[in-house]
Amino acid sequence: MLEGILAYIGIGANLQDPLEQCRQALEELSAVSGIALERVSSFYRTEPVIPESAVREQREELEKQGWFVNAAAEIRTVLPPWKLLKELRRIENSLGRVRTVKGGPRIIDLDILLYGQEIVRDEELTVPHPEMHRRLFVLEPLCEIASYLIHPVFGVSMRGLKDRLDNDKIVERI
Ligand code: PH2
Ligand code: MG
Ligand code: MG
Repeated sequence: MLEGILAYIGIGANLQDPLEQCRQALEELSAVSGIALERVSSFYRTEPVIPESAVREQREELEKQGWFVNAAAEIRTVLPPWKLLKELRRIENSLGRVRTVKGGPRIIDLDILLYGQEIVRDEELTVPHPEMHRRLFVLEPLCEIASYLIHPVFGVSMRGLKDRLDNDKIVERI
């Protein structure tokens, strides 16, 4: 498939067998018609990051969750962003994801990080991913496969975003 847009998917899991679920998600992603899996980063073991928005009563619980496995994938796709999101949700569901609290433990999480240079903002979907520039567990794997990519909102490369990051969370290659 030569036509289509290059998009970048963030992959994460921290319940059951995180590495296995990440591998399965990639396999399912490559099987979708209209998606070609171009490049995949290494897998990383990452310390959980608790979203700023988490309320105090939930924080204690979230701090106890297990470490994540994270990775990033480059895909070429002819699906528009909303159809891509639908496919990612379908794969999350097929792997048994149940949605609980925001930032809580999960069997699998598939996020659209970038979709070409497009900017999408609606209730369903925000692209680029609104947190990606703050998260080393996203930028480290993404820099491994495409450090030159320019963030369409900030006009800064992934390498530049990573270098600017003031991060105290551990991210280590498996
Ligand atoms: N995902 C979150 C919240 N926190 N922390 C790590 N290390 N990895 C994740 O994928 C992750 C997280 C919400 O999507
Ligand atoms: Mg996420
Ligand atoms: Mg998600």
